[in-house]
Amino acid sequence: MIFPLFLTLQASWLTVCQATQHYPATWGHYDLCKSQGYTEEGLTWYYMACQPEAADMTKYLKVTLDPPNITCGDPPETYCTLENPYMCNNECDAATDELAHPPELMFDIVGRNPTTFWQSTSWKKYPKPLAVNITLSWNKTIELTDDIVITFESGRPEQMVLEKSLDYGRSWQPYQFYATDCLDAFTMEPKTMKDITQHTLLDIICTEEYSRGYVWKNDKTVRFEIRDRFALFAGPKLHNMASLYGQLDTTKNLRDFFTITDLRIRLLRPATGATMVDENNLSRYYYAISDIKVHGRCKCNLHANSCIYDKEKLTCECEHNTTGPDCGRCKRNFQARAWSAGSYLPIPKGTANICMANYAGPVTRVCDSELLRCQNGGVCVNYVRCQCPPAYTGLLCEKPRCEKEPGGCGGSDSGQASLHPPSLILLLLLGGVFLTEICWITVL
Ligand SMILES: [Ca+2]
Repeated sequence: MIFPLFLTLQASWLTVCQATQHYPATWGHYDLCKSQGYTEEGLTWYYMACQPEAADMTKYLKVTLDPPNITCGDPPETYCTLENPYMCNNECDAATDELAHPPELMFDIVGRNPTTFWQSTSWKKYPKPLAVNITLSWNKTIELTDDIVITFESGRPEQMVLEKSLDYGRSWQPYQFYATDCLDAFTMEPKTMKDITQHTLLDIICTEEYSRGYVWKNDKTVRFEIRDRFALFAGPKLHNMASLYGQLDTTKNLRDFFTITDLRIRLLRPATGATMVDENNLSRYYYAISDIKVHGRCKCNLHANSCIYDKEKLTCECEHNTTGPDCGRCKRNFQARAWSAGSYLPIPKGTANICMANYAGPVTRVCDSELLRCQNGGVCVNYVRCQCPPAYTGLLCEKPRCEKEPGGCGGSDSGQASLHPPSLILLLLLGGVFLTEICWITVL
């Protein structure tokens, strides 16, 4: 049975502590979608841009391997080490729990000892390539917030591509190429993150940093650097996230760069540790991965601060009268203006861009400085409300506030002009008509 998991406000204190350690306070919070406050008209909602807390996204993915029978152990196989072809004590047997290496062991608890890992069959069909695609699918758009880190139990591959999809696996584009020799493998000049600038951030590079050299014991990780890319805008320690958020707000390509629905790890050539492949002992060559880290958050278009996982699916808990898995449209009856994503700007609380209720009548503006004047010294604010002096209330500040108090205004006729609802509506309607006419006259 799967219980709904609330990823954000409902997160445990431990998670909050981890998140706090992981990200500086200047990330910007965006953790509240709305708050309540008092205005002249009473209790009202204030709306802000909001997003779910970042989380370990490997808990919510589906993994697919291609070819499907590429996992070792059926039939059982014995592997030799790359360093020593005579040391052959690595057994894989899918039928025995202790000797099986299924894909889920790439996402289990880190720190388990001995390490648990997925392992492929060996390169028995050499020289035909030993190619494996590992696809991670979320069935939901997510935004990456930290480096993707793949930890190998075997030697790191000599050739590999990390790809992403934004359309649930229908189309794919490369994120990064990895090779011991980028020119030879992909006809690309080798580069590292140090070559990337703000202007080339969207460039797809080939790097030899995570493949070159045979480092069996020490460095086992292959990385896709998200934080270094963030740092180009937010500074080395990500202290100025406001700057990054400003860029994300105004540059769709940049926002899309960090957004995915799926990831695909294409393993193209295993570690060989030498220039020549030892054809007499192909059980030295295989892939094994002990851990994959993907840190991110549900993409909710800044309209939700939580995302639930139910029936094996992530869904934003949409606010601001929005709906859909990514809060990507306005709710029914809230389409008075076109949907738009929330905005990080202005910092620090952003703009909610809420979906507005459809109005039954023709009047959607409340006041202006010509015909629909706020009364009793009230001031029209953005055409949507009258800011009334303390003694008055009502849509156009037409009511003495004492009317609302216990005992009313003492039963006496206060002498203030008080508009009855029908006359008020008539005034609003007439105002609309007058305004329309004025506009026509201006046009003519
Ligand atoms: Ca593991």
